[in-house]
Amino acid sequence: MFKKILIANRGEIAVRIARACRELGIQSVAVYSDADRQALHVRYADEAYYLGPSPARESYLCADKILAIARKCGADAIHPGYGFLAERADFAQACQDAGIVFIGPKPSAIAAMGDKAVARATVAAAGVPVVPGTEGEGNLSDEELLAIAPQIGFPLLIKATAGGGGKGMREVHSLEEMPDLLKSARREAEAAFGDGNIYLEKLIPGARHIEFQILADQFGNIVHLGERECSIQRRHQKLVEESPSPLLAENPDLRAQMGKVAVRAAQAVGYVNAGTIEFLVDQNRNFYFLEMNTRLQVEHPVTEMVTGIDLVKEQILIAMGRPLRFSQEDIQIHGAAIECRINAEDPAHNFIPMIGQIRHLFTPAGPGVRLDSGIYAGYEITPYYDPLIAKLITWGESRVEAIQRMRRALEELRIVGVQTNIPFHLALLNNPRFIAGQCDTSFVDNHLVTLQNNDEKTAALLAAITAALVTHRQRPQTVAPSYHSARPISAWKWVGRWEYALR
Ligand code: MV4
Repeated sequence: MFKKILIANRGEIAVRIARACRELGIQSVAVYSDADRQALHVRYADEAYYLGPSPARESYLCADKILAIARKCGADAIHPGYGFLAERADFAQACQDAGIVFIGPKPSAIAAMGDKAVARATVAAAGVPVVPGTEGEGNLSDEELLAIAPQIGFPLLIKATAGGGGKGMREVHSLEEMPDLLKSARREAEAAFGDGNIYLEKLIPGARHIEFQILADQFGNIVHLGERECSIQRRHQKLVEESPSPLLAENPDLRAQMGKVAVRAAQAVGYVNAGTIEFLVDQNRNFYFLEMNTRLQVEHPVTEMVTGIDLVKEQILIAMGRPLRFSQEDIQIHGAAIECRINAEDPAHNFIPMIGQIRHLFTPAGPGVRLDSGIYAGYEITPYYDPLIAKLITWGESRVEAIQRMRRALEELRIVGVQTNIPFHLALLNNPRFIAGQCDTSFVDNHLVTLQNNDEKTAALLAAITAALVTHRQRPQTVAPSYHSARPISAWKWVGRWEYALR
């Protein structure tokens, strides 16, 4: 058994990992930057060590500093969480060289899946369907790509081999516009990843994004834990994820088939630990391997809710060399779960990130509600890291119950002092297309206008009510104006009442 695990991350996921350690009786070690001196993960862990200045480059991305701390405090293992060092093969290798267990796959599997063109070729050779596109793994020149493009056919997508997450991605509709797009894609990939290499795929229009969670032990046993549907995204940032996928809930045979293929893709790189296989599913229900994420994902809780399996604990047990405790037949999907990512950002103004102090925080609870959070009342949100501050997850016996619980929980959740995307989520949960489970990857971009219009309509309504009240006040009053609504509009007002009641 590990005695001590260093958590090479911050925020909600560091807290999540520390919780798993606590339940397993393992000491947890936090690391923190200047901006995170007061962070929740530092308070929650058993020990905490200072890393460096706030920018991630000088703190959470410093592999050497983190390894030095791990040695100094006597950690048996390092959990990288997601982001930062989670998918860096060189870091996994450095841990191994230092005699510290990296809680994740082998460096070779991270590297094979990290190059998206190599990943395509590797899984295709194992019989996994991939989107038609460039074959092989060599670095192709612009001339070669321009020669291959007409054979693939338009529209197509230029993607970065070091990519994932849509960076360096370009839609191409004709050969004429392609040279310029190749240049700009290479430039963006070079800036983002220090690697301008690119490859081509046929564009699959109106596709859904469905990913399979897998767990693999060190003895070659691999199972999948069903899927997550993550089609609600904005600029490749996921906002809502759910399990099961509404599409696969209606097509259990398709789920079984995709699950088998996901396991095969993991086998192709000798995968160990938790991982995710991303697929695109087109309008005719053909599915294609997109990429594999060789880490624990942000949206892992929805899988935990429907399978009852604690993925972080399983990751730790696998890293300790334990065999999987269940086979594929043992894994059952029960009910439905949804996750809303709570971001400190203003959805009414182009989702601009918000910073500042959380003045008040009221957290939801009750049946089927889970909150994975990195914040508390008094916590200061800084501009250094991504805007995800919490994840609200609900479970229901049916998707409808999960949605109703999510609405209820979002209304209970009060974050005062910093704007969040909670209004976006509430609008989304009332959208008929979302309720019907009919969202493809273009949903937010195509329907966000409607969501924002709602916001503008509310603003216009508020202005009209204010004007009416002002006019009313200016007249001799016979009756005091009174009104009520299901949910008080202003969080400040709500807090005021709360504090007044407690006086
Ligand atoms: C695609 C695609 C359509 N056809 N590939 C975006 C992020 C990256 N992981 C892959 N992405 C896509 N690849 C082909 N051949 C459409 C997307 C895509 C997308 C995928 C998942 C979720 C949201 C998306 C939004 C726009 C485009």
